[in-house]
Amino acid sequence: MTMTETLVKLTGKPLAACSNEELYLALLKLVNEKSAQQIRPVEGRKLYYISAEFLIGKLLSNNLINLGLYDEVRSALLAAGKNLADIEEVEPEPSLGNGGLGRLAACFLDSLATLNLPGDGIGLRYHFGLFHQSLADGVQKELPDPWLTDHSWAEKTDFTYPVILGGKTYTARLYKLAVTGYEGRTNTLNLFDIDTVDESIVHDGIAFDKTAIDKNLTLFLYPDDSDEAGRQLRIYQQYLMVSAGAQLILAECAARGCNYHNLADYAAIQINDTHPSMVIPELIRLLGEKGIEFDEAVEIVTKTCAYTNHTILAEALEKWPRAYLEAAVPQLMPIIEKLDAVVAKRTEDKSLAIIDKDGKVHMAHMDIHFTHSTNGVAALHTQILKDSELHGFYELYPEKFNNKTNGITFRRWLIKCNPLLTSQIENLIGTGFHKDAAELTKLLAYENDTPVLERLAAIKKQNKRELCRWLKQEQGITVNPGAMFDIQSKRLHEYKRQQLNLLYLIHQYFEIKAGHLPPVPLVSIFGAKAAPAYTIAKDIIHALLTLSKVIAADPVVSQWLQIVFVENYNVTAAEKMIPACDLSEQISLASKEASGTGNMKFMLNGALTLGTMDGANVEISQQVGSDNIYIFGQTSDQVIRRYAAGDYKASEWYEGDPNLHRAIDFLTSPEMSQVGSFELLSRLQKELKGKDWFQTLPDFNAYVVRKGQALADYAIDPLDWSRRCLVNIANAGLFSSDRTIAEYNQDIWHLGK
Ligand code: 26Q
Repeated sequence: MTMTETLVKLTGKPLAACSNEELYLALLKLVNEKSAQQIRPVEGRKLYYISAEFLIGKLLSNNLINLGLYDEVRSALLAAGKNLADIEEVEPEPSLGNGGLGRLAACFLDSLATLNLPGDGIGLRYHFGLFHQSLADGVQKELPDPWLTDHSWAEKTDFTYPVILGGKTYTARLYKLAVTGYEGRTNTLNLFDIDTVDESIVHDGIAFDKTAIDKNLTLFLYPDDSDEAGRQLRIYQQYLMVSAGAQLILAECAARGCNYHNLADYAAIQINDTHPSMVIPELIRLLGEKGIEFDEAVEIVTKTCAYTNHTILAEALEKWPRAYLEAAVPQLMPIIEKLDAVVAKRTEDKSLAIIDKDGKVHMAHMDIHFTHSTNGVAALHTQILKDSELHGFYELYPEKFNNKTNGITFRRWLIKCNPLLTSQIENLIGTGFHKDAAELTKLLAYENDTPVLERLAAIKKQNKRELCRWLKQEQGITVNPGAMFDIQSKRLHEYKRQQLNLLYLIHQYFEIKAGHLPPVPLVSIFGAKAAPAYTIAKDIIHALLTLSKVIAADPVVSQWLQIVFVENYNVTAAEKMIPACDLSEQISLASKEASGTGNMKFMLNGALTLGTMDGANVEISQQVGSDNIYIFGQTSDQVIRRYAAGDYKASEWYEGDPNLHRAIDFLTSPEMSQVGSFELLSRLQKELKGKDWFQTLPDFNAYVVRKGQALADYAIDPLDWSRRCLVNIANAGLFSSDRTIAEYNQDIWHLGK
């Protein structure tokens, strides 16, 4: 049967007569049928990747590519006058993650299936996912994001599991979503939900009654935790996920012949940050119900589980007051106490205890003691964990610590999002890089090939035009594709330092006004959501939106500078923005960004990085060499020393640098406060002058200088810029998540027989 015939059979009418919605549903069916044929039996060890987030993005095109159907489908549709891109618009993006950690989980699922490894995900089916961001009136507003429709990739099953929350039993229902591998196998993303959730209780943006668990349990991803009911709800969510997940794992293993004593021969469980940490006591509890003694259960669980740390920020490490756990999961508390007693026998160091003197339960501590592996997500990050943040644990268990530098799937972040660049690379070096990313180094043969470099520049220009078209369509904004496109897109957090970029833009505003014109017009593009209760992060968004208007209203400055804030940044927006970027902003305070993965996506798509020596930027810089990246700012050692000394005073930097002084003062100038809110702008100003916890000011000058150099290089020698982009693409192979997953498998999981 031809593809046209197959699709006609699915739609029941000629393709030309179908709506995009009808075609979307037909393609969904087609993909589900094809992917079902690639389900393979599992032998030996199977991975369960438990994560509160799976930021999978739209699935239609990705699945068509992975199943090898993309070209055939596109041609069949074209013949009927239909465009696959339009059909893709019909698909809502599942917003099941905040950012890096959730997207990493999605890339890992893709690589597992592509490498033919048995590995399923376990997570939650949030009805509204993360909020939808609106930027009307210069401020972020949060709205529900109703991504679930009648026809979704996640299929309802009849599998249910009892879960006890606050002493009451609820029923978790399993939904299954097929994860297709590129020329590989099909695995499963298991998402849990409860039937009684009631979407109608959400009102006034994303507010809802936090006490009615049966109605609200899976409404949102990480609901606001600024009050007690919110934090309780988060524990309930986590426990729903791990309890149902653990029951699923035990049932699947038993069905394959496991007698529970040998669980580690059947299952490997990866704990993605501390959000699923309760799986440890929960498994011990469930093994106890199967008749296994506590000591043996501890041993089994330790052999089965491994833990990934994604942060050194103390405030992001989960510590739950004992009273919360006692109320939410009383059945786990005696087990956690017994585990704490085991720790007390292993070490006298009280800082390594699970339950501290204030009665707080440290989830990461439980993970390190009772799993066999703790990994960081980039070389520098793992080193900092060993040297400082987790040093005591490293001394106790040096053999458990290892590094797994993050990666991204090239199928989505090159083949899908950048078809022009992909076909150019294929013309030069063939298609081997689809599955063997290291083959990209073959591109280095073209480093001095002018027509190739010109073609690369032309592709970038084309992608920039496409981004302009999309910005016009989505937000009504007009952007000059001839400008340099500088992009900072990631969650809004003070440590990521969008405020440093803000200060630079104010500085440039003054410079241009003074007649010091830049070598090329600059468009600074931001995409970022702030946590609903994170005041300063929201103030930074407000300041950027306000400055954007001030600049746009200035007839001279607007010729040279434009700020674009992309509303509701998500995977779909990232796929448009990243291929169009010239300069990638990776400017976190050194030591604070565990890895970053956006940095890898930009590099792969031929952008140069402007960054600090933080996270995986360090490894990117090693790969490309110092001439092909713009590094600036304090090193992590300097930062860590400054924190230890406790002698950082923002006010001294503010007083000591006239450019900084001018830029910070401008926040509350008449120009800014006429357009924006004086209250919000002055709150940010006070924070920067008086506190600046993430040391923006000491890096300001170096940032201005380095960025100025990047602009000049771009303007003066476009061909050499293009050559350096090619060097970046050619050296991006290390950052394929296929490499990352192969390392996890070799060192930690040992999947299959
Ligand atoms: C914790 C407690 C209470 C409420 C929320 C949370 C919470 C929620 C989400 C803590 C952390 C997250 C997400 C973290 C995250 O995305 N980390 C990023 O992980 C990436 C993948 O490893 C890294 O590349 C980034 O450097 C890291 O910031």
